[in-house]
Amino acid sequence: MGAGVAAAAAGAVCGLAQAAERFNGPSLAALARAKGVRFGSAVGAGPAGSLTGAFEDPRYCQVLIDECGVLVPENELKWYVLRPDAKTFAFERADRIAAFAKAHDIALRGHTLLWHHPKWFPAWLTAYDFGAGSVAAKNAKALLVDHIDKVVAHYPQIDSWDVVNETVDPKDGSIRRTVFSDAMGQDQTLDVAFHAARAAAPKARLVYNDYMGWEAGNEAHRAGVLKLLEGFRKRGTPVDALGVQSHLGTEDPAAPGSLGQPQEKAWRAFIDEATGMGYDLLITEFDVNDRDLPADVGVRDAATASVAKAYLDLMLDYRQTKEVLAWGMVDKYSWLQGFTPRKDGAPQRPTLYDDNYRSKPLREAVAAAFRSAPTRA
Ligand code: 9MR
Repeated sequence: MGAGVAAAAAGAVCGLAQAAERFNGPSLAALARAKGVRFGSAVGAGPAGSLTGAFEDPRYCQVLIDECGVLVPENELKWYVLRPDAKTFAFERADRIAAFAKAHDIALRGHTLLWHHPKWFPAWLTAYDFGAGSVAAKNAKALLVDHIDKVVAHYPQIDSWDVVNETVDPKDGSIRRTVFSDAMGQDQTLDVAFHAARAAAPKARLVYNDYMGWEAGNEAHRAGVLKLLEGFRKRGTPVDALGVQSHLGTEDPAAPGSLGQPQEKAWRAFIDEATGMGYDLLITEFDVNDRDLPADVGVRDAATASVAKAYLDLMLDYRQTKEVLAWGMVDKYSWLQGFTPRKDGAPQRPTLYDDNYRSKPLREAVAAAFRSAPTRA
């Protein structure tokens, strides 16, 4: 561990404005907690061997300490980071985040035991020879269950797991194919993952996590997710909650590449169906994409805050919404800077804090949504 990392992990941060100077009143964690909700953020340990990730930035870590009741490693529990080969578990990077959370009395949630999408499988897994026929099913199950057993056992403090992530193809709502599903079958693969997670962490909240959104264009994705959730219930698969990622786009239907207009009625119908089946809800990856908004920072910040408030009011109105996670807390570290850069080259402003660690209107929108939310158990 480098000196900078050690300092950050110990919370020995110098030259920082105190929380009280950066936002008024209670932290987001406290505002959420008062309503029975847990608030927190993802944080990444940065590329391997680098000290440039958000987690190595002590000022960033101070924002996490001040605002968060729960942290989730952004990439560090994914197979492509954790599993360099079939035998090895590379826990070090996630362990650093876990140690930081523990040192600051912040809870930890897990993302993800099975990102069931071939794109995110490590090459060795895609090429893995499971054998043929029923032997293949047996071997695939053994590898998947072993992964889940070992990862869950390594982090007994994780009480909320994205067990399966993004297995529904947004194009037609079908379940994606991977080497696991080719060997075991699609429903069987997902069921194996949830049953293994339940056995390894009987008390944890088990979540199916996906990015179907409220914007137009998500119709097939939403329908596919509902079908999947229905199947889980019919088969008795132990799934407690739907993780609604909530990477919001802002409204500008005229802009090319716009994510489309919110469809509030259709969205409520979707959420009603999911909660009607007995699922709890989590907002797992909240941020607001501003790529289609004008350059003016004030205009952008007002627009993202307004979309966020409308969305969070709707979601928090459901007493089933138990956790709200931001997908990063400071703009410069957001995945969106690289994924959907703005055409004018200006940095995106998708998170709650600006690059000088000052809270933004988006932070106030989240705070206001917690303040006006109904209390839940
Ligand atoms: O923010 C994450 C980014 O750093 C990674 O490069 C990327 C691929 O692993 O994943 C991003 O996080 C994704 C999350 O794991 C699942 N939902 C969508 C998120 C944004 O792409």
